[in-house]
Amino acid sequence: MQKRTRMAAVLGAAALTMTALAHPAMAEQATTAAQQPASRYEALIPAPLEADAHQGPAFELGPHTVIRTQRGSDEARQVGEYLAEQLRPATGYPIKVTDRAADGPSIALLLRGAGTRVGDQGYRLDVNRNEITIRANTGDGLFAGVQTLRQLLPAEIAADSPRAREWSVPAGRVVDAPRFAYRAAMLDIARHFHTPDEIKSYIDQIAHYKINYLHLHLTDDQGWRIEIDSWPRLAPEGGGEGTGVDGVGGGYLTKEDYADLVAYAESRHITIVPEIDMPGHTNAALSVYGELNCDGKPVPPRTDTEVGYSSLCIDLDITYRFVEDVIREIAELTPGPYLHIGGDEAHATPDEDYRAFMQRVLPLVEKYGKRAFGWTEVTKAEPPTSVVPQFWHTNRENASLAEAVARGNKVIMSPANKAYLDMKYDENTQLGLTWAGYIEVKDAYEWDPGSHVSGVGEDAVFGVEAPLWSETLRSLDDIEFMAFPRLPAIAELGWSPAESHDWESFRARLAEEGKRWEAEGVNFYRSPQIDW
Ligand code: IFG
Repeated sequence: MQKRTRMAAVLGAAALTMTALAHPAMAEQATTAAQQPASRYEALIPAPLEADAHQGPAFELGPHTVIRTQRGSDEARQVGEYLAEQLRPATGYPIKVTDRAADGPSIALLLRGAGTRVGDQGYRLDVNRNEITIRANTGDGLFAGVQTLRQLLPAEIAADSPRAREWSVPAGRVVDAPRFAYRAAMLDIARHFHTPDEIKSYIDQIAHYKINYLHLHLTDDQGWRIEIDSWPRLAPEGGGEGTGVDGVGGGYLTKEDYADLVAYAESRHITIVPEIDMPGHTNAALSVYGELNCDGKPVPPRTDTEVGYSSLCIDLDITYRFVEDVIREIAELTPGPYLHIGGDEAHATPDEDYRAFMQRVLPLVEKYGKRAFGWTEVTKAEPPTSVVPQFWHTNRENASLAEAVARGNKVIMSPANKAYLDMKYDENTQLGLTWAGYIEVKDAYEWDPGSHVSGVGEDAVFGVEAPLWSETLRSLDDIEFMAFPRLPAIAELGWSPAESHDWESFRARLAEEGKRWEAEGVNFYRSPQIDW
């Protein structure tokens, strides 16, 4: 985890104060004191199903604390090792991990006794003075419980060097399970290539909010960012030096890089969903392999931010050999069940051709053992009900999407005017775009995935996603600035019960979370809507 100086945080706060003074309304907003959460059990993000602080002494994490995992379970042990890694830096304690009986104060991670109510992603967490116990039915559930435990500790637990202080976990109990099974972040590494280390850092951060999928946007007009053996010039030329927006986003993932990212994400209980965008957003491929173009000539590379001008050549057989080669190689590299084939903004592909293309290509995803995702437009091809459209528009009705839902398709909700983390917060935000409007924290929080689009009810929602497009991003700092604090808002909409949805509670809990981000050195945006 990259450490940022507290000075940057202080300067950030000072800048906010100056801005607040310049805009009385904001000054007034900044002074509305949100009620502090009464206990750490009421400060959790995402809000759990049930959480109660108990009277009685806290559990004191100390130099002899041991993590005891379910005997004989490798997946419980992996979660135990992860938890130890989270606790050692700030406490300086050894924090041994064992699956043997342990005397003395322990943190137990067990795969029995959780009950069916918590399902396969939930957990039970019990804290008393002698023991912390997390029970779940799977390693995913234990991992979710560990994120909650981390938030029940003082914020400084997030520091990466020892802090001399007490490390108490107040007594209490949490019973928890998610509202939607698919809760994702998306990172666009096509417009600007983000290195494996930057992606791993983002994985570490989104895992803290029980996000369980990372959608990687691997290809677009400005860059092709994944090595394909059967088309060997794609990545080196389509993703090389000088590619990307403004020509400064060059780079690509080798197959080893991708496999390493998949494994790293898995260790944070996150599954990678790769996206190869087609038939539009394909200028990078069309600029490298002339034979993919209808006239056989390569098109010039593009480093601007226009969209909708490119298309694979629908009538050429080579197009379908290309698509099948790419889908096969990506599917072989991806243990996860999903493969996203894009399909958005194909303005250079006539509707008839688009439908013909999708009807030839969607079965290829299935052929190689994956379930296809596609942006909303994929519903124009009346895809099989196994295909999951991802809603991204700013309006709240879409006829072909509602018809797909009526046929049985499930939908990923990521409306651009609520969930697109590349939108500016307000007119002062340097980074980001404005086409879907400004998105302050409250805008990202105040909507309901289960009733946002007409014809897409709660049981048609496959899950939620927070896309972060990288036209204007250049670094991990930029990713963090745009993602925090809005990603936790989308994570809460994906995990927490709809009836727990409450802006005043969320903004008070974010203020607490801000202390953790300061301790960790996260470059978050100090929204004037929150009393940091
Ligand atoms: N829309 C485009 C993206 C990106 C985005 C930036 C989708 C599905 C605008 N398509 O969002 O490629 O450019 O906000």
